[in-house]
This record gives sequence, C-alpha cells and structure tokens, in this order.
Amino acid sequence: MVISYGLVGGIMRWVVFFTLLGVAKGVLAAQLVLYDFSGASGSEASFGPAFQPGDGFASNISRGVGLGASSASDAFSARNWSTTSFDQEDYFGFSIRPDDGFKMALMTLEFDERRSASGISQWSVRSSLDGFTVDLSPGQVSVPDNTETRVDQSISFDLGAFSELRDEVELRIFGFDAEGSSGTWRIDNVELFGEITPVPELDTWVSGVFMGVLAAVCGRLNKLARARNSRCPPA
Ligand SMILES: [Ca+2]
Repeated sequence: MVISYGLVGGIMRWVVFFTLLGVAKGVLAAQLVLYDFSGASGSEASFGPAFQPGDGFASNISRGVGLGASSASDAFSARNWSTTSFDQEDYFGFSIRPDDGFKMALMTLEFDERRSASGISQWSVRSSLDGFTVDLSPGQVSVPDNTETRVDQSISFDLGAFSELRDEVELRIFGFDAEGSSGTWRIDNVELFGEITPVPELDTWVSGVFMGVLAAVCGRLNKLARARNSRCPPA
C-alpha cells in the first residue's frame, strides 16, 4: 500500500488546528443574571432581576402553584412546601433565553437560602430541558435543622446538555420534606453564570474551512487513485 507522508502530515496539521480551535471556543463564565431582591418584601407574586443579561432576556422569579407567598425583607419567600417528598408544584422558577442570532451556555447557578424552624429539609434544581425530570448536580441537598442563612449554594450544569442553547430554558428550585406546611423557605442572591455569544459568524466560518479541507483531502485522494490506476491498466 502506498502511503503519502505529505498527505498524512497535512491532515495532522489540520487536526491540531481544529483541536486548538475547540479549546479557544471553550465557555468563559460570566454572570448572566442576578436576583438580589433589593427592596423586596418577599411576598410579591414575582420579582425581576437586578439587570438583564447582555444579548438575552431573563424573566421574573415566581412561585409554583403549590406555594403561598411569605414575607422576607430583601429576599423571596414561600410557605406550603410539600411535607413529604418532591412535589412538581413547589418551586421558585425563572427562565432565560438568548436573543435571536445568539446561543447560550450555562455553567453554574448559585443562591443563598434560609428556612424557618418548620421549613423544608431538602431542595433540588431541575430544568425545562428534560421537563423537570432529573435533579441537576449535586442532586437532592439536605439542609440542617436551623434558621441560618447558607450562602452560595451551587448547582453545576452538564455542558454537554447546557451549551449551544438557542431557546428559552426554565430553571426551578424545588423545596420539599418540610416539617410543617406553615414552614417557610426563602432564597436570595440567585446568580446564573455562563455565556451568551453570537451564533452565525464562527460556525459559518468553521464549516467553510471544514468543507475546504474536505475538498482538498478528496482532491488529493482522487489524484492518488488516478496515479495508481494509471499503473494498473484495465484488464
Ligand atoms: Ca437580597
């Protein structure tokens, strides 16, 4: 078999080029949105973000239909949490989307939380990507039986699923296993990190370069095939 070292070397150089390009395209986390509930009474039906993400839009935070409002100065609070297991109706939720022509990658969600003496004892975060089916990492989190504020509770997103997002994604922070239905749970300083970047230019450029490389490789292979055929006249 004839091996063209020039051809192999050329392909290897392009493999290295695309590998470096892939690294260069890695997600650079920025704060996309913050809900600090500045000035809130805590019992509003919904409350907006402190600022909107660049090249995107984030909704107000609101409560699931299973919950009632509860007061909490400069935070957002609810009562009537499930006293048993996970309940699809008991959550704080908001959505975020990139503008047309942009894509979004989500990396981490952080928030502060505090329960009352008879509030929730577990929480988890799910997303609309799978219809709120699976708890995002680290899964169901147990909170200690006290009324302290726990800051920067962190959720991480699987970049395989949460990059290249073109449409709206809703995130829900569920609480459950409350000691009593009058028990409350509040959240504060909800921060979402990730990036929103333009879609078309780079992807169009990459696919253009890829097609160019493909054409060059095919042309080289065809040339080699013709050369070999020329040494093998038809029977
Ligand atoms: Ca606050």
